[in-house]
Amino acid sequence: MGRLIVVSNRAPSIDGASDSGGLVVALKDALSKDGGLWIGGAPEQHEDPSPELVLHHRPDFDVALFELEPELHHDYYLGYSNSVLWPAFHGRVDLIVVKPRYAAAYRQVAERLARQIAETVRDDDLIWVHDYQLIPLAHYLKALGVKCRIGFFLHIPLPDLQTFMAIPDWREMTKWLADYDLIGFQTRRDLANMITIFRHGLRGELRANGNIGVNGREVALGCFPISIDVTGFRRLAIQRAATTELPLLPRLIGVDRLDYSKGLPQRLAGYETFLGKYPQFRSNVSLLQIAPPTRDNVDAYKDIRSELEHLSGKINGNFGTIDWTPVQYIHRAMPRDELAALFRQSRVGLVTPLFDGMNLVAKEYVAAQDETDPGVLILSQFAGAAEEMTAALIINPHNPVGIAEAIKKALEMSLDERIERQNTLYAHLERNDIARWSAAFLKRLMEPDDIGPDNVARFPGQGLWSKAG
Ligand code: GDG
Repeated sequence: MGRLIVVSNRAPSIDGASDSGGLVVALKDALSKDGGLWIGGAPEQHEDPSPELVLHHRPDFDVALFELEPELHHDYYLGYSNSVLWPAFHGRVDLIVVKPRYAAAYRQVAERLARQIAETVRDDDLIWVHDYQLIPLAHYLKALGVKCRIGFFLHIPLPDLQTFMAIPDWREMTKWLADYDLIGFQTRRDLANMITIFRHGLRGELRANGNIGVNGREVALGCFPISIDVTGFRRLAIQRAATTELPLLPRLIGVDRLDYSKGLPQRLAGYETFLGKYPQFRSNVSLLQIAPPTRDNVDAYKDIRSELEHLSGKINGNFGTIDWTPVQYIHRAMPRDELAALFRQSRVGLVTPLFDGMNLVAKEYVAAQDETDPGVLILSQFAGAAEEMTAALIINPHNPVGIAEAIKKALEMSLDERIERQNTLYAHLERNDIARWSAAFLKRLMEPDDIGPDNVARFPGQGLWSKAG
Protein backbone atom coordinates (compact mmCIF):
# COMPACT_ATOMS: atom_id res chain seq x y z
CA MET A 1 0.00 0.00 0.00
CA GLY A 2 1.08 3.58 -0.61
CA ARG A 3 0.61 6.55 1.68
CA LEU A 4 -2.38 7.57 3.73
CA ILE A 5 -3.52 11.06 2.73
CA VAL A 6 -5.93 12.69 5.16
CA VAL A 7 -7.84 15.75 3.97
CA SER A 8 -9.79 18.05 6.28
CA ASN A 9 -10.92 21.65 6.41
CA ARG A 10 -8.65 22.33 9.36
CA ALA A 11 -5.03 21.20 9.36
CA PRO A 12 -3.22 19.88 12.43
CA SER A 13 -0.40 22.03 13.83
CA ILE A 14 2.60 22.24 11.55
CA ASP A 15 5.11 21.69 14.37
CA GLY A 16 3.30 18.80 16.06
CA ALA A 17 3.62 20.56 19.42
CA SER A 18 0.17 22.08 19.71
CA ASP A 19 -2.21 19.40 18.44
CA SER A 20 -5.45 19.72 20.30
CA GLY A 21 -7.81 17.24 18.74
CA GLY A 22 -8.19 13.51 19.23
CA LEU A 23 -8.23 13.09 15.45
CA VAL A 24 -4.49 13.74 15.26
CA VAL A 25 -3.86 11.17 17.99
CA ALA A 26 -6.05 8.70 16.09
CA LEU A 27 -4.32 9.10 12.76
CA LYS A 28 -0.75 9.66 13.86
CA ASP A 29 0.28 6.00 13.69
CA ALA A 30 -1.27 5.37 10.31
CA LEU A 31 0.25 8.60 8.96
CA SER A 32 3.73 7.99 10.33
CA LYS A 33 3.98 4.78 8.33
CA ASP A 34 4.92 5.05 4.65
CA GLY A 35 5.30 8.85 4.63
CA GLY A 36 1.72 9.93 5.29
CA LEU A 37 0.40 13.37 4.47
CA TRP A 38 -2.32 15.52 6.08
CA ILE A 39 -3.81 18.19 3.83
CA GLY A 40 -5.79 20.93 5.54
CA GLY A 41 -6.79 24.56 5.29
CA ALA A 42 -4.21 27.15 6.34
CA PRO A 43 -5.19 28.88 9.59
CA GLU A 44 -4.92 32.28 7.90
CA GLN A 45 -6.18 33.59 4.59
CA HIS A 46 -4.11 35.47 2.02
CA GLU A 47 -5.10 37.98 -0.67
CA ASP A 48 -2.55 36.27 -2.88
CA PRO A 49 -2.71 32.58 -1.87
CA SER A 50 -0.20 30.02 -3.02
CA PRO A 51 -1.48 28.17 -6.11
CA GLU A 52 0.10 25.01 -4.71
CA LEU A 53 -0.10 23.17 -1.41
CA VAL A 54 2.42 24.55 1.09
CA LEU A 55 4.37 21.64 2.53
CA HIS A 56 5.68 21.39 6.12
CA HIS A 57 7.62 18.44 7.57
CA ARG A 58 6.63 17.43 11.09
CA PRO A 59 8.68 14.78 12.86
CA ASP A 60 5.82 12.27 12.53
CA PHE A 61 4.20 13.12 9.17
CA ASP A 62 3.95 15.87 6.57
CA VAL A 63 1.33 18.59 6.61
CA ALA A 64 0.33 20.41 3.43
CA LEU A 65 -1.75 23.59 3.73
CA PHE A 66 -4.17 24.91 1.14
CA GLU A 67 -4.47 28.66 1.17
CA LEU A 68 -7.59 30.63 0.24
CA GLU A 69 -8.42 34.26 -0.42
CA PRO A 70 -10.38 35.81 2.50
CA GLU A 71 -13.54 36.29 0.47
CA LEU A 72 -13.50 32.79 -0.99
CA HIS A 73 -12.85 31.34 2.45
CA HIS A 74 -15.74 33.32 3.91
CA ASP A 75 -18.21 32.14 1.27
CA TYR A 76 -17.02 28.53 1.41
CA TYR A 77 -16.66 28.20 5.19
CA LEU A 78 -18.98 30.63 6.98
CA GLY A 79 -21.23 30.73 3.91
CA TYR A 80 -22.02 27.38 2.30
CA SER A 81 -20.51 25.05 4.93
CA ASN A 82 -21.89 26.75 8.01
CA SER A 83 -24.93 28.70 6.80
CA VAL A 84 -26.33 26.00 4.50
CA LEU A 85 -24.93 22.55 5.25
CA TRP A 86 -24.44 22.76 9.03
CA PRO A 87 -28.02 23.97 9.71
CA ALA A 88 -29.54 21.60 7.13
CA PHE A 89 -27.64 18.55 8.37
CA HIS A 90 -28.72 19.44 11.93
CA GLY A 91 -32.37 19.71 10.97
CA ARG A 92 -32.50 23.53 11.23
CA VAL A 93 -33.67 24.34 7.72
CA ASP A 94 -35.16 27.56 9.13
CA LEU A 95 -31.59 28.85 9.58
CA ILE A 96 -30.36 28.15 6.04
CA VAL A 97 -29.07 31.22 4.19
CA VAL A 98 -29.00 30.51 0.46
CA LYS A 99 -26.75 32.68 -1.71
CA PRO A 100 -25.51 31.60 -5.16
CA ARG A 101 -21.99 32.80 -4.38
CA TYR A 102 -21.81 30.50 -1.33
CA ALA A 103 -22.56 27.42 -3.47
CA ALA A 104 -20.09 28.58 -6.12
CA ALA A 105 -17.34 29.06 -3.53
CA TYR A 106 -17.97 25.60 -2.05
CA ARG A 107 -17.42 23.98 -5.45
CA GLN A 108 -14.51 26.22 -6.32
CA VAL A 109 -12.61 25.26 -3.17
CA ALA A 110 -13.15 21.53 -3.77
CA GLU A 111 -12.19 21.83 -7.43
CA ARG A 112 -9.03 23.81 -6.67
CA LEU A 113 -8.02 21.48 -3.86
CA ALA A 114 -8.61 18.44 -6.10
CA ARG A 115 -6.23 19.88 -8.69
CA GLN A 116 -3.57 20.45 -6.02
CA ILE A 117 -4.00 16.95 -4.60
CA ALA A 118 -4.02 15.30 -8.05
CA GLU A 119 -0.50 16.60 -8.61
CA THR A 120 0.92 14.67 -5.65
CA VAL A 121 -1.25 11.55 -5.41
CA ARG A 122 -0.26 8.05 -6.58
CA ASP A 123 -2.58 5.19 -7.53
CA ASP A 124 -1.70 3.07 -4.49
CA ASP A 125 -2.31 5.89 -1.96
CA LEU A 126 -5.44 5.96 0.18
CA ILE A 127 -7.30 9.24 0.56
CA TRP A 128 -9.47 9.86 3.63
CA VAL A 129 -11.63 12.99 3.40
CA HIS A 130 -13.25 14.42 6.52
CA ASP A 131 -16.56 16.12 6.92
CA TYR A 132 -19.19 18.26 5.26
CA GLN A 133 -16.92 21.11 4.14
CA LEU A 134 -15.30 18.92 1.47
CA ILE A 135 -18.00 16.58 0.14
CA PRO A 136 -17.38 17.25 -3.61
CA LEU A 137 -13.68 16.35 -3.40
CA ALA A 138 -13.94 12.75 -4.67
CA HIS A 139 -16.00 13.92 -7.62
CA TYR A 140 -13.37 16.43 -8.75
CA LEU A 141 -10.47 14.06 -8.02
CA LYS A 142 -12.05 11.33 -10.14
CA ALA A 143 -12.77 13.82 -12.93
CA LEU A 144 -9.01 14.49 -12.97
CA GLY A 145 -8.30 10.78 -13.38
CA VAL A 146 -7.24 10.00 -9.79
CA LYS A 147 -7.51 6.23 -9.38
CA CYS A 148 -6.79 5.57 -5.73
CA ARG A 149 -9.43 4.60 -3.18
CA ILE A 150 -11.16 7.56 -1.56
CA GLY A 151 -13.09 7.35 1.71
CA PHE A 152 -15.24 9.94 3.43
CA PHE A 153 -16.25 10.26 7.06
CA LEU A 154 -19.18 12.45 8.08
CA HIS A 155 -18.65 13.82 11.59
CA ILE A 156 -22.09 15.44 11.80
CA PRO A 157 -25.48 13.78 11.47
CA LEU A 158 -27.09 13.04 8.12
CA PRO A 159 -30.72 14.20 8.26
CA ASP A 160 -33.73 12.38 6.87
CA LEU A 161 -34.65 12.66 3.21
CA GLN A 162 -37.21 15.49 3.55
CA THR A 163 -34.75 17.66 5.47
CA PHE A 164 -31.89 16.82 3.10
CA MET A 165 -34.07 17.89 0.17
CA ALA A 166 -34.22 21.41 1.64
CA ILE A 167 -30.62 21.88 0.44
CA PRO A 168 -31.02 23.54 -2.97
CA ASP A 169 -28.26 21.38 -4.48
CA TRP A 170 -29.29 18.17 -2.74
CA ARG A 171 -29.24 16.03 -5.90
CA GLU A 172 -25.73 17.13 -6.73
CA MET A 173 -24.70 16.57 -3.11
CA THR A 174 -26.04 13.00 -3.42
CA LYS A 175 -24.02 12.44 -6.60
CA TRP A 176 -20.89 13.84 -4.97
CA LEU A 177 -21.31 11.40 -2.07
CA ALA A 178 -21.77 8.52 -4.54
CA ASP A 179 -18.29 9.19 -5.93
CA TYR A 180 -16.62 7.90 -2.74
CA ASP A 181 -15.56 4.28 -2.37
CA LEU A 182 -16.51 4.21 1.31
CA ILE A 183 -18.73 6.55 3.31
CA GLY A 184 -18.51 6.27 7.09
CA PHE A 185 -21.13 7.55 9.55
CA GLN A 186 -21.27 8.02 13.30
CA THR A 187 -24.51 6.10 13.80
CA ARG A 188 -26.92 3.63 12.27
CA ARG A 189 -29.43 6.48 12.22
CA ASP A 190 -27.27 8.39 9.72
CA LEU A 191 -26.47 5.27 7.71
CA ALA A 192 -30.18 4.50 7.33
CA ASN A 193 -30.80 8.07 6.12
CA MET A 194 -28.02 7.71 3.53
CA ILE A 195 -29.59 4.57 2.13
CA THR A 196 -32.97 6.31 1.81
CA ILE A 197 -31.37 9.35 0.14
CA PHE A 198 -29.44 7.17 -2.35
CA ARG A 199 -32.54 5.12 -3.11
CA HIS A 200 -34.67 8.17 -3.71
CA GLY A 201 -32.11 10.44 -5.36
CA LEU A 202 -30.13 7.98 -7.48
CA ARG A 203 -32.24 4.82 -7.51
CA GLY A 204 -29.60 3.19 -5.35
CA GLU A 205 -29.93 -0.53 -4.67
CA LEU A 206 -28.85 -2.07 -1.41
CA ARG A 207 -26.63 -5.13 -1.94
CA ALA A 208 -26.45 -8.21 0.25
CA ASN A 209 -22.95 -7.20 1.40
CA GLY A 210 -24.25 -3.92 2.84
CA ASN A 211 -22.86 -1.82 0.00
CA ILE A 212 -25.11 0.23 -2.23
CA GLY A 213 -25.18 0.16 -6.02
CA VAL A 214 -25.42 3.67 -7.46
CA ASN A 215 -24.62 5.01 -10.90
CA GLY A 216 -23.33 1.61 -12.02
CA ARG A 217 -20.78 1.26 -9.22
CA GLU A 218 -20.72 0.06 -5.65
CA VAL A 219 -20.28 2.40 -2.69
CA ALA A 220 -19.41 0.83 0.66
CA LEU A 221 -21.30 2.25 3.65
CA GLY A 222 -20.36 1.75 7.28
CA CYS A 223 -21.10 2.88 10.77
CA PHE A 224 -17.96 3.93 12.69
CA PRO A 225 -18.80 5.72 15.96
CA ILE A 226 -15.93 8.11 16.69
CA SER A 227 -14.35 8.06 20.13
CA ILE A 228 -11.60 9.68 22.19
CA ASP A 229 -8.18 8.77 23.52
CA VAL A 230 -9.83 7.23 26.59
CA THR A 231 -6.81 6.38 28.73
CA GLY A 232 -5.01 9.60 27.74
CA PHE A 233 -7.96 11.75 28.79
CA ARG A 234 -8.41 9.79 32.01
CA ARG A 235 -4.73 10.31 32.85
CA LEU A 236 -5.04 14.03 32.17
CA ALA A 237 -8.09 14.27 34.45
CA ILE A 238 -6.40 12.42 37.31
CA GLN A 239 -3.21 14.50 37.07
CA ARG A 240 -4.91 17.88 36.84
CA ALA A 241 -7.57 17.11 39.46
CA ALA A 242 -4.78 16.37 41.96
CA THR A 243 -3.93 20.08 41.96
CA THR A 244 -7.45 21.51 41.51
CA GLU A 245 -9.65 22.48 44.44
CA LEU A 246 -12.92 20.60 44.81
CA PRO A 247 -16.09 22.66 44.33
CA LEU A 248 -17.98 23.69 47.46
CA LEU A 249 -21.29 22.36 46.14
CA PRO A 250 -22.11 19.33 43.97
CA ARG A 251 -21.62 20.63 40.47
CA LEU A 252 -23.45 20.04 37.19
CA ILE A 253 -21.27 20.72 34.17
CA GLY A 254 -21.90 21.46 30.50
CA VAL A 255 -19.14 22.06 27.94
CA ASP A 256 -20.05 22.88 24.36
CA ARG A 257 -19.02 25.09 21.50
CA LEU A 258 -21.69 27.79 21.58
CA ASP A 259 -23.83 26.28 18.83
CA TYR A 260 -27.60 26.13 18.36
CA SER A 261 -27.39 22.36 17.81
CA LYS A 262 -26.14 21.74 21.34
CA GLY A 263 -29.47 22.39 23.12
CA LEU A 264 -28.11 24.99 25.54
CA PRO A 265 -31.35 26.97 26.05
CA GLN A 266 -33.17 23.65 26.55
CA ARG A 267 -30.58 22.64 29.15
CA LEU A 268 -31.05 25.88 31.08
CA ALA A 269 -34.85 25.50 30.84
CA GLY A 270 -34.49 22.02 32.36
CA TYR A 271 -32.29 23.37 35.17
CA GLU A 272 -34.72 26.22 35.80
CA THR A 273 -37.60 23.73 36.03
CA PHE A 274 -35.53 21.62 38.43
CA LEU A 275 -34.84 24.58 40.73
CA GLY A 276 -38.50 25.65 40.57
CA LYS A 277 -39.87 22.19 41.29
CA TYR A 278 -37.37 21.05 43.93
CA PRO A 279 -36.59 24.02 46.21
CA GLN A 280 -34.58 21.77 48.56
CA PHE A 281 -31.75 21.85 46.01
CA ARG A 282 -31.54 25.66 45.86
CA SER A 283 -28.24 26.83 47.36
CA ASN A 284 -27.13 23.17 47.36
CA VAL A 285 -26.03 22.65 43.78
CA SER A 286 -24.52 24.74 40.98
CA LEU A 287 -24.34 24.60 37.19
CA LEU A 288 -21.12 25.45 35.36
CA GLN A 289 -21.64 26.03 31.65
CA ILE A 290 -18.55 26.54 29.51
CA ALA A 291 -19.46 27.62 25.98
CA PRO A 292 -16.55 29.02 23.96
CA PRO A 293 -17.41 31.15 20.92
CA THR A 294 -17.42 29.66 17.45
CA ARG A 295 -18.37 30.98 13.99
CA ASP A 296 -19.44 34.20 15.69
CA ASN A 297 -19.69 36.09 12.40
CA VAL A 298 -22.77 34.07 11.46
CA ASP A 299 -26.04 35.69 12.65
CA ALA A 300 -27.53 32.48 14.07
CA TYR A 301 -24.52 32.25 16.42
CA LYS A 302 -24.98 35.84 17.62
CA ASP A 303 -28.61 34.99 18.39
CA ILE A 304 -27.82 31.89 20.43
CA ARG A 305 -25.23 33.85 22.41
CA SER A 306 -27.75 36.54 23.42
CA GLU A 307 -30.33 33.89 24.23
CA LEU A 308 -27.96 32.08 26.54
CA GLU A 309 -26.85 35.27 28.28
CA HIS A 310 -30.48 36.20 28.77
CA LEU A 311 -31.47 32.79 30.17
CA SER A 312 -28.55 32.44 32.57
CA GLY A 313 -29.16 36.01 33.79
CA LYS A 314 -32.84 35.19 34.27
CA ILE A 315 -32.13 32.07 36.37
CA ASN A 316 -29.55 33.89 38.46
CA GLY A 317 -31.96 36.83 38.93
CA ASN A 318 -34.87 34.60 39.93
CA PHE A 319 -33.13 32.07 42.14
CA GLY A 320 -29.76 33.54 43.12
CA THR A 321 -28.99 34.83 46.62
CA ILE A 322 -26.16 36.90 48.09
CA ASP A 323 -24.26 33.66 48.77
CA TRP A 324 -25.30 31.53 45.82
CA THR A 325 -25.11 31.88 42.03
CA PRO A 326 -27.11 29.06 40.39
CA VAL A 327 -25.48 29.32 36.94
CA GLN A 328 -21.88 30.12 36.19
CA TYR A 329 -21.57 30.80 32.47
CA ILE A 330 -18.15 31.13 30.82
CA HIS A 331 -17.99 32.24 27.20
CA ARG A 332 -14.29 31.43 26.71
CA ALA A 333 -12.27 28.34 25.84
CA MET A 334 -10.54 26.60 28.75
CA PRO A 335 -7.30 24.61 28.60
CA ARG A 336 -7.97 20.93 27.95
CA ASP A 337 -6.43 19.68 31.21
CA GLU A 338 -8.61 22.07 33.23
CA LEU A 339 -11.68 20.76 31.46
CA ALA A 340 -10.66 17.19 32.25
CA ALA A 341 -10.32 18.02 35.97
CA LEU A 342 -13.63 19.91 35.99
CA PHE A 343 -15.36 16.87 34.49
CA ARG A 344 -13.82 14.63 37.15
CA GLN A 345 -14.97 16.93 39.91
CA SER A 346 -18.56 17.37 38.69
CA ARG A 347 -21.36 15.21 40.02
CA VAL A 348 -23.42 15.46 36.83
CA GLY A 349 -22.43 15.84 33.16
CA LEU A 350 -25.15 17.53 31.10
CA VAL A 351 -25.09 16.78 27.38
CA THR A 352 -28.37 17.85 25.78
CA PRO A 353 -27.94 18.43 22.02
CA LEU A 354 -30.98 18.66 19.75
CA PHE A 355 -29.05 16.76 17.09
CA ASP A 356 -25.36 15.79 17.21
CA GLY A 357 -23.14 13.51 15.12
CA MET A 358 -21.56 11.89 18.16
CA ASN A 359 -20.72 14.33 21.00
CA LEU A 360 -17.27 13.74 22.39
CA VAL A 361 -17.99 15.65 25.60
CA ALA A 362 -20.22 12.75 26.70
CA LYS A 363 -17.28 10.37 26.24
CA GLU A 364 -14.78 12.73 27.88
CA TYR A 365 -17.02 13.13 30.92
CA VAL A 366 -17.16 9.37 31.43
CA ALA A 367 -13.43 8.89 30.77
CA ALA A 368 -12.60 11.53 33.41
CA GLN A 369 -14.62 10.01 36.29
CA ASP A 370 -13.22 8.56 39.49
CA GLU A 371 -14.47 4.97 39.38
CA THR A 372 -14.83 4.84 43.18
CA ASP A 373 -17.12 7.89 43.30
CA PRO A 374 -18.28 8.60 39.77
CA GLY A 375 -20.63 11.27 38.51
CA VAL A 376 -23.68 10.65 36.35
CA LEU A 377 -24.01 11.43 32.66
CA ILE A 378 -27.31 12.90 31.44
CA LEU A 379 -27.41 12.43 27.69
CA SER A 380 -29.78 13.54 24.94
CA GLN A 381 -31.44 10.81 22.91
CA PHE A 382 -30.47 12.85 19.83
CA ALA A 383 -26.70 12.69 20.38
CA GLY A 384 -25.03 9.99 18.30
CA ALA A 385 -23.39 8.86 21.54
CA ALA A 386 -26.79 7.74 22.86
CA GLU A 387 -26.72 4.72 20.49
CA GLU A 388 -23.78 3.34 22.47
CA MET A 389 -24.01 4.96 25.92
CA THR A 390 -27.30 3.48 27.03
CA ALA A 391 -26.18 3.29 30.69
CA ALA A 392 -26.37 7.11 30.87
CA LEU A 393 -29.63 8.80 31.90
CA ILE A 394 -31.14 9.33 28.45
CA ILE A 395 -33.40 12.38 28.13
CA ASN A 396 -35.43 14.25 25.54
CA PRO A 397 -33.89 17.77 25.45
CA HIS A 398 -37.22 19.27 24.36
CA ASN A 399 -38.84 18.28 27.64
CA PRO A 400 -37.67 20.48 30.55
CA VAL A 401 -39.57 18.36 33.07
CA GLY A 402 -37.71 15.24 31.90
CA ILE A 403 -34.37 17.06 32.26
CA ALA A 404 -35.39 18.26 35.75
CA GLU A 405 -36.30 14.72 36.82
CA ALA A 406 -33.04 13.34 35.45
CA ILE A 407 -31.02 15.97 37.35
CA LYS A 408 -32.81 15.03 40.57
CA LYS A 409 -32.31 11.33 39.91
CA ALA A 410 -28.61 11.87 39.20
CA LEU A 411 -28.06 13.90 42.37
CA GLU A 412 -29.87 11.35 44.51
CA MET A 413 -28.45 8.24 42.86
CA SER A 414 -26.84 5.72 45.21
CA LEU A 415 -23.11 5.12 45.00
CA ASP A 416 -23.73 1.50 43.93
CA GLU A 417 -25.88 2.54 40.98
CA ARG A 418 -23.44 5.27 39.96
CA ILE A 419 -20.57 2.77 39.99
CA GLU A 420 -22.54 0.20 38.04
CA ARG A 421 -23.48 2.69 35.32
CA GLN A 422 -19.95 4.11 35.19
CA ASN A 423 -18.39 0.65 34.89
CA THR A 424 -20.65 -0.23 31.98
CA LEU A 425 -19.97 3.06 30.18
CA TYR A 426 -16.23 3.02 30.80
CA ALA A 427 -15.78 -0.63 29.77
CA HIS A 428 -17.47 0.12 26.45
CA LEU A 429 -15.34 3.23 25.91
CA GLU A 430 -12.12 1.44 26.77
CA ARG A 431 -12.84 -1.21 24.12
CA ASN A 432 -13.93 1.39 21.59
CA ASP A 433 -11.39 4.17 21.71
CA ILE A 434 -10.27 6.47 18.91
CA ALA A 435 -7.51 4.11 17.75
CA ARG A 436 -10.07 1.38 17.13
CA TRP A 437 -12.25 3.84 15.22
CA SER A 438 -9.55 4.88 12.76
CA ALA A 439 -8.28 1.32 12.35
CA ALA A 440 -11.80 0.08 11.53
CA PHE A 441 -12.38 2.81 8.94
CA LEU A 442 -9.02 2.31 7.24
CA LYS A 443 -9.39 -1.47 7.18
CA ARG A 444 -12.75 -1.14 5.48
CA LEU A 445 -11.39 1.43 3.02
CA MET A 446 -8.68 -1.04 2.03
CA GLU A 447 -11.01 -4.05 2.01
CA PRO A 448 -14.48 -2.75 1.20
CA ASP A 449 -16.14 -6.15 0.92
CA ASP A 450 -14.78 -7.57 4.14
CA ILE A 451 -17.83 -7.68 6.37
CA GLY A 452 -16.67 -9.63 9.39
CA PRO A 453 -19.30 -11.30 11.62
CA ASP A 454 -18.45 -8.97 14.53
CA ASN A 455 -19.04 -5.89 12.49
CA VAL A 456 -22.45 -6.53 11.09
CA ALA A 457 -25.08 -4.06 12.21
CA ARG A 458 -28.54 -5.60 12.29
CA PHE A 459 -31.71 -3.59 12.54
CA PRO A 460 -34.76 -5.22 14.08
CA GLY A 461 -36.69 -6.98 11.36
CA GLN A 462 -34.51 -5.67 8.56
CA GLY A 463 -31.73 -8.21 8.31
CA LEU A 464 -28.24 -7.25 7.25
CA TRP A 465 -27.63 -3.58 6.61
CA SER A 466 -24.03 -2.80 6.92
CA LYS A 467 -20.86 -3.36 8.78
CA ALA A 468 -20.34 -1.37 11.98
CA GLY A 469 -16.97 0.07 12.91
C1 GDG B 1 -18.16 17.54 15.56
C2 GDG B 1 -19.59 16.99 15.63
C3 GDG B 1 -18.68 14.93 16.72
C4 GDG B 1 -15.26 22.35 24.02
N1 GDG B 1 -15.04 23.47 24.72
C5 GDG B 1 -13.73 23.53 24.98
C6 GDG B 1 -13.12 22.40 24.40
N2 GDG B 1 -14.09 21.70 23.82
C7 GDG B 1 -13.86 20.42 23.14
C8 GDG B 1 -14.58 19.28 23.87
C9 GDG B 1 -14.65 18.24 22.76
C10 GDG B 1 -14.78 19.10 21.50
O1 GDG B 1 -14.38 20.44 21.84
C11 GDG B 1 -16.22 19.18 21.04
O2 GDG B 1 -16.54 17.97 20.45
P1 GDG B 1 -18.04 17.55 20.17
O3 GDG B 1 -18.06 16.15 19.71
O4 GDG B 1 -18.83 17.72 21.43
O5 GDG B 1 -18.65 18.57 19.13
P2 GDG B 1 -18.24 19.34 17.74
O6 GDG B 1 -17.20 20.34 17.93
O7 GDG B 1 -19.55 19.87 17.25
O8 GDG B 1 -17.70 18.19 16.75
C12 GDG B 1 -19.73 16.04 16.80
C13 GDG B 1 -17.29 15.51 16.50
O9 GDG B 1 -17.26 16.40 15.39
C14 GDG B 1 -16.26 14.41 16.26
O10 GDG B 1 -16.60 13.61 15.18
O11 GDG B 1 -18.70 14.20 17.93
O12 GDG B 1 -21.02 15.47 16.82
O13 GDG B 1 -20.53 18.05 15.73
O14 GDG B 1 -13.45 17.53 22.66
O15 GDG B 1 -13.85 18.90 25.00
N3 GDG B 1 -11.80 22.13 24.50
C15 GDG B 1 -11.04 23.01 25.20
N4 GDG B 1 -11.57 24.14 25.78
C16 GDG B 1 -12.89 24.42 25.70
O16 GDG B 1 -13.36 25.44 26.25
N5 GDG B 1 -9.71 22.78 25.34
